[in-house]
Amino acid sequence: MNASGATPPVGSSPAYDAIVIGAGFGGLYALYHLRDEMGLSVRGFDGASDVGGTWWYNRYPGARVDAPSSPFYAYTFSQELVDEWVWPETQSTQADVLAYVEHVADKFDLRKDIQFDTFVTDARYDDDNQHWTIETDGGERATARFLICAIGALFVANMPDYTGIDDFAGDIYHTGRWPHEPVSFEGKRVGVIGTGSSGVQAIPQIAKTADHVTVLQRTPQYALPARNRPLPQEDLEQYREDWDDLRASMRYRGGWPFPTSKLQAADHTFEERQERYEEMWERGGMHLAINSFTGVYVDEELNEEIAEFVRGKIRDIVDDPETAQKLMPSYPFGTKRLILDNGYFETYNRDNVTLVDLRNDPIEAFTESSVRTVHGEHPIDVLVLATGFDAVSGSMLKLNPKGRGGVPLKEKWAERFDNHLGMTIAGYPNLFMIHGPGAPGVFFTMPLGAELQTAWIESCIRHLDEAGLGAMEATEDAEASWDAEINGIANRTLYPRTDSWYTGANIPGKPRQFLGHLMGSQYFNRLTEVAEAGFKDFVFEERR
Ligand code: N01
Repeated sequence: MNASGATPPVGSSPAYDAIVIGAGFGGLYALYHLRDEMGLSVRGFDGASDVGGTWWYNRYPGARVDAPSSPFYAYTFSQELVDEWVWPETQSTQADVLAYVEHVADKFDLRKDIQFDTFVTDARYDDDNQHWTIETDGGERATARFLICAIGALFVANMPDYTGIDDFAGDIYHTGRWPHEPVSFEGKRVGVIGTGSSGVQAIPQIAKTADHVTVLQRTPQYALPARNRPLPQEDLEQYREDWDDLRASMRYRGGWPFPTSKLQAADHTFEERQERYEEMWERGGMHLAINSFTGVYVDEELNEEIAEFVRGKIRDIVDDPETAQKLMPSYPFGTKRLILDNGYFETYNRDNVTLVDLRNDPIEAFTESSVRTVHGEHPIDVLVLATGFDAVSGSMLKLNPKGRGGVPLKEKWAERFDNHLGMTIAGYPNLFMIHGPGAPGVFFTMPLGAELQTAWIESCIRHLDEAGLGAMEATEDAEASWDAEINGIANRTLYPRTDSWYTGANIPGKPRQFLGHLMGSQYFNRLTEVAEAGFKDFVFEERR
């Protein structure tokens, strides 16, 4: 059934101009923009019970924004919204971000066009009629000319398949699928697998009430002190006054309005550099990475010097030298997603926290009440999986849209996640991804990234309509050169040297491919150029 309750016969005109899958930051904006700014008929679907996307699902203890400053991890398009929303902290809690998204949904009356608790289970392109037909887990069907997949770069949970895990009798929680009811760790022995952003945020909070926490760490992390604090309201006032300029500068500064360091490390002595690192560490957040010296992600020597500075901090903070040693990362600094922590390393000084280094003491099996490693058995009542996601490509593959000729995306993407501009796929006309493989995604501010990508979708739709065209899709040649471009940019940096979800290495058997565009501002210039040049890498069909 569609929104009006009728099942459209196959071959009829599409019921909607656009279907938007996903009601997180990206999908909500696409719905708002296409409906309210362009006057299109739009239907949204989301498997969750309400808006929020990643912020609806990831409600584990300690979850909060790990970006430089909350007012900029937000929509930028409405001055009124900026003026009325009060961000209480520099790095807001999950609950505050979700409250903001709910406010946006209310303000722009978005929920009325979204069907919640509904997973889209199939999407097929109808070549004859130039439209998409989706089916839901409720057996409903809807059609639209355009299919917007805003289905989350970090959505498909990575569930490790350890021997005996099904025999474990206690509760198992994945951080990305956290229950909506409160979870109590009081008096419980908790095992945590995973020390990425989610684990590092959750572990200190869990340790506060648990009887014991056993952290099972595969790879140590460079975590930087978040230095979260109440946001001075005079700063917020100033942001509001300067919003137009700030917004414009975000577009050209990698998604944030803050300038990054232009200092050359070579112009400074070792002692001066150490002083600067110390200053940036004290300022907290991402400052050490973006404001110490230029070239941290390309200059191996500078990178290693900063890495060693952080290792020194870990040695200083963690009392037990053996535990500190286990926490030492050895890959280039920042090449896994940098983490902002709130007392993470300090947590290892608590009597109720034990660190198991899985590199030297791997997990053998789970029993009913423990996790057994090569060198020991760790009794646990609860298991927390902070094991991340089949990132970026995972949600598109789960949807597995069938393009021209019924070709499933799983077939097309068996070896590589070929696409053009991180948004379109050859053979899948009129389908647009938000934060797809090769888009800036987490390397830019995601809400602003979604706004800018949606603006480009608008230019595509206008181009089609003004020229009386029915469908557009990227060419395979364009996909090949886009792939080369993305990987070319990544290969000039230290990122690909490290196994991470950026490269697909976190999921066994996943093709290795750099999944993000590292130069967001350049990326959005590129989108503009493509539109201004009349979409030269695309093929078009007359409207039927
Ligand atoms: O996931 P991750 P995450 N056995 O993939 C380990 C965003 N985010 O949910 O490093 C043992 O980073 C894995 O080990 P390794 C942010 O962009 C934002 O923490 O692969 N361990 C790693 O330690 C972030 O980058 C916020 O060797 C296993 C961990 O699990 C992204 O989401 C907050 C394992 C997974 O780390 C993902 O973060 C949280 C196995 N079989 C997240 N499989 C904000 O605040 C995996 N691991 C906005």
